[in-house]
Amino acid sequence: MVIYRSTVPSVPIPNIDLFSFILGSNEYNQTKDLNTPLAIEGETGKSLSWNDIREQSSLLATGWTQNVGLKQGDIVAVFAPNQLDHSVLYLSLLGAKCTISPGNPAYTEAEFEHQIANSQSTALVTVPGLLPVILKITDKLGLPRSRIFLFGDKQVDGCRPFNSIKGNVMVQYPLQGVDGYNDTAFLSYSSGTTGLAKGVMLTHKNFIAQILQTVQAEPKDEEPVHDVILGFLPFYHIYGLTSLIFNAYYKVTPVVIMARYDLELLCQLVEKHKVTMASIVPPVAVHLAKSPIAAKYDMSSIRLLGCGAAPLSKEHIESLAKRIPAKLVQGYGMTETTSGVISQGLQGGVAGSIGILSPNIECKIVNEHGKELGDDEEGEFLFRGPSIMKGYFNNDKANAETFTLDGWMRTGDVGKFDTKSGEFFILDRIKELIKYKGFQVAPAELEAILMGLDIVADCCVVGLYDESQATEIPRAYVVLQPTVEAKIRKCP
Ligand code: AYL
Repeated sequence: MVIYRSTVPSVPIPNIDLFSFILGSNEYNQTKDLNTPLAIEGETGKSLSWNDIREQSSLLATGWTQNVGLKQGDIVAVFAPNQLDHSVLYLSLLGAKCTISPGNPAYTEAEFEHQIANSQSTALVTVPGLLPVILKITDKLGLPRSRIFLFGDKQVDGCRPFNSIKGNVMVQYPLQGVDGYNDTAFLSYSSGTTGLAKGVMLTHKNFIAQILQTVQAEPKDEEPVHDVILGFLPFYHIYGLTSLIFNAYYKVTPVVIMARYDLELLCQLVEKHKVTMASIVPPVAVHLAKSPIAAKYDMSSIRLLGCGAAPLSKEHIESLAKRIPAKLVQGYGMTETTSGVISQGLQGGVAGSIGILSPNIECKIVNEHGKELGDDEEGEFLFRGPSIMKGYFNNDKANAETFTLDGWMRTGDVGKFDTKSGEFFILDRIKELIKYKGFQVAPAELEAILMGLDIVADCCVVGLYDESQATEIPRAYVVLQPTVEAKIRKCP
């Protein structure tokens, strides 16, 4: 049996809360200018410095407690496209010792309802544009409008802007009474290996481990680079949350924020802000490589592109390299691992691999009977380590299916450790999950919609890979009710 461990030495993870970890003093915020723009709104150029974020989130943290009455452990749902003060909001809720349940602003009404009800959220933050659908649900669930808050500065339909509830004093850190090793900082939603989206309990420690593991794996002897990161990945999803909000602000690296992905705006912002780094997903890589729009702009400031969330073929890597001569590093992660746990790292890796394990993370590879496999053998990845989730929220059945008795987490992803290159490869997925442009689509959800139609007797939804767009597309196989088939047969 082989247990794989990183070639990078492990790093100790302190037992502290995430708010104090990000805003407490560290090697980065002691050496960088904390009054220059850190969060920059791409479309308007408005910005917040590290000091602004620290002050506003610390005042808002007391406001949540004193002016709203939020208590330690309360769960607050957040549904919004990327905003300038997203980081202020998240940090303030952590400072108030609450748990944040972020969700996709593009959800359908049923998906919003599932997450709000399932997470047992007792407060919610959104944007005015989503209020009509959100209020339909919260009115039904009995969540009062005094507990619904908005980004921006306008009160709408009895819901206050969260900026209006700031307290007068800053919360003191480190926070007292938070157990960073056990308390849930984020309740993110993911389908896992089967069924509908489930609440993934990610502790303060999970995020701190993720940040320290990333820092630990970086080369130490290089000249400091003044990076600027492009932030279009959604801040509700683990990839954007960890790599954009927490990693970047811990290291005081500016992020140019985009509310949503738009290739022309992306290219304009790269040129204007001399962006040096971006985390992307495979369809964006293809778009950048092929679209005539990208060819019109100077993209030469980009030195590093991280690509993950779905596979990227060697052909796509090569065609992107012709247009943007940046280093492209691939990575692999899950919501349940608090983002990347295998990555090619800044040193790069062989084409098509996902790289090497993060420090602190252990991996083993098993066959369909749970038998442990060795080098070059294909099987399911299992992980153990400090950035692996605490478990699914209120879901003993899913936890029993996902964790082995000795604490390994099953992934539903199939891959191998390749001895020739010393790197991991991901080869297949055995779980019921479709990845559409990096986003999770649960086949069970689409099947439930189809089964709700009178004409459908049975159905099955699978993902088919479309090489030209570098993404899977859902395809449904449907058995129609016999009566319907008869009608169809009668059609001329
Ligand atoms: P979730 N290649 C193939 N499949 C991948 C890859 C990859 N590089 N990365 C993720 N997946 C699939 O929760 C895989 O099936 O998180 C995995 O179980 O939305 C599933 O996506 C998880 O989907 C980073 C940081 C990747 C973040 C991420 C993405 C996390 C996506 C690399 O460094």
